[in-house]
Amino acid sequence: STTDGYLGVTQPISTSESNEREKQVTVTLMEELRKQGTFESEEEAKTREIVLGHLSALVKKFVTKVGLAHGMSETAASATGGKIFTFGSYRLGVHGPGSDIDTLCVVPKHVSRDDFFDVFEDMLREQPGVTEASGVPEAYVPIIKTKINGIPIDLLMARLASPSIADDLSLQDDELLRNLDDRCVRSLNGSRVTDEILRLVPNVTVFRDSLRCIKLWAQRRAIYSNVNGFLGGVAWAMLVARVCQLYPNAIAGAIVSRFFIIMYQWTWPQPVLLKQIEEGPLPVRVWNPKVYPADRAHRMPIITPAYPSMCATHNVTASTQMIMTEEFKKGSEIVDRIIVGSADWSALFAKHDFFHKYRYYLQIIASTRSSDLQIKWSGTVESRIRQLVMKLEYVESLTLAHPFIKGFDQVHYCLTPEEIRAVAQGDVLEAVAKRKKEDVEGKEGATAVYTTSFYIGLAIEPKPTGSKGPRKLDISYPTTEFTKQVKMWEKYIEPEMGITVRHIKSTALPDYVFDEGERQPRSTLKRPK
Ligand code: 3AT
Ligand code: MN
Ligand code: MN
Repeated sequence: STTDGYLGVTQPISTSESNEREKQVTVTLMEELRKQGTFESEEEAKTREIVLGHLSALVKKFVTKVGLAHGMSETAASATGGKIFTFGSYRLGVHGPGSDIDTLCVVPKHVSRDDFFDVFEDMLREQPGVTEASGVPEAYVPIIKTKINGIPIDLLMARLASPSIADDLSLQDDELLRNLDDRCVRSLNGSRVTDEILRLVPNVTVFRDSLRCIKLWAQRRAIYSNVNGFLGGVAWAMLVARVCQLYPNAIAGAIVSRFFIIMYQWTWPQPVLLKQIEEGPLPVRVWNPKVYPADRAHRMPIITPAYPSMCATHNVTASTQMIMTEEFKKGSEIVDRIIVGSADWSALFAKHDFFHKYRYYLQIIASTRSSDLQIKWSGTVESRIRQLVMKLEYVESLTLAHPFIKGFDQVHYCLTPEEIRAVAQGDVLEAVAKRKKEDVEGKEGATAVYTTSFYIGLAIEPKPTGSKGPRKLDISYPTTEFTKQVKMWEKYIEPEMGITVRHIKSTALPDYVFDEGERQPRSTLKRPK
């Protein structure tokens, strides 16, 4: 704790200042991050500030309006305040061009959640510069997604048990959470966690620069995704924050170089903590592996610092842990070479080789006939892929099931039931592949088929020496179980939503998974222009 002169749950490893070489590589790191386009322009930064100013004023206006409707006087109503807080990458200072601004609107007790989704959403829509505003009040964390002056914004709302919201309100006090609705507690969580992370790092600028590097690296290596069993933004931020605590006087180049080796050697499931876990005023669970078996099952626990502390890496499986460990090792080797001058930072940001790495892949195709439905269905399928990975991990002779971090969306225009069926099963005939929307418009049987395809790389144990014939690999149980389970989704509609799981050889991977020129020459030639 701070009282002992350091931040974190242990003493630092080293309090020395960085050396000359570390200063040099920090300069070249920042150059490379700029070159890679991770920073927004000054103009975009200004737009964000203007937008946040408008939003802040609008929230106050909204709170006043609701107050007036409750019979308050003009003076009394406008004195009830209202305040916005940002969280996510913008608050951490690591957002890129095009990132959203995650914003929490804190309102006094006379303003209800319904007011937020009725009154405020309408006010928002009437604002000049607002091009989108769609609320999802029934979500686990209710949200309004909007776009102001071209900047995407996620808006959450928390109603405090207080008659007014002061301009200098801080969300740090755990007592604020007392007597709040669960949805408000969850909405406050993002802000409270980011604020706490920033409070717990010795040098915010060093932390930001280092995190920007690690985020880019994790995205390029395809290990940035909470839903697929890797780590999301908050977890990466906490890992970098912990390394910053261990080297309080080091600069970004040094932090990054220590990051990889420390994470490679971390003795999981020992948790990564930024401070000791605290109890608090709510009747809610706080992460505790001694008490809860589910928490004991976490393989790489990284624990959020704000009460109620939770594990941000619940989704990690044996496979994704192995993959990340391998990437930490590779990262540490590259950074060693950068330090001695035999490699550049660009080597750290090299694209992953997921679609070159395995001989066999599982292809999971979610399909529907409308784009709205497709978003929900493919999201549901994606959220269950982790379950499939865990079942595959039990298959004998499968050493690893490697999920890719994103699905590939496509639309095909079909004319016959056979064509529709083939597309849903991943067999897209050349004639169908080439067809455009206008080619089918007005024709009998014309149907748009939306598909999202997910991939899992399969690492198969080498055959024991001397054995003959191909190694048997039976994945029918996990795939059948998976199909059954996604169909148990409460909003599943039998003929409308398709799900196909099949294994394919690497040579059968579709062209769309590769960048231009990435595929072997043989198939590049085949590709229609
Ligand atoms: P970007 O720069 O925006 O890509 P980010 O770290 O800000 O990176 P997000 O905006 O997706 O990423 O998420 C910001 C935080 O919002 C992270 C998490 O606390 C919360 N969050 C994200 N997605 C959800 C969700 N579906 N439900 C609830 N909270 C979410
Ligand atoms: Mn964001
Ligand atoms: Mn967001």
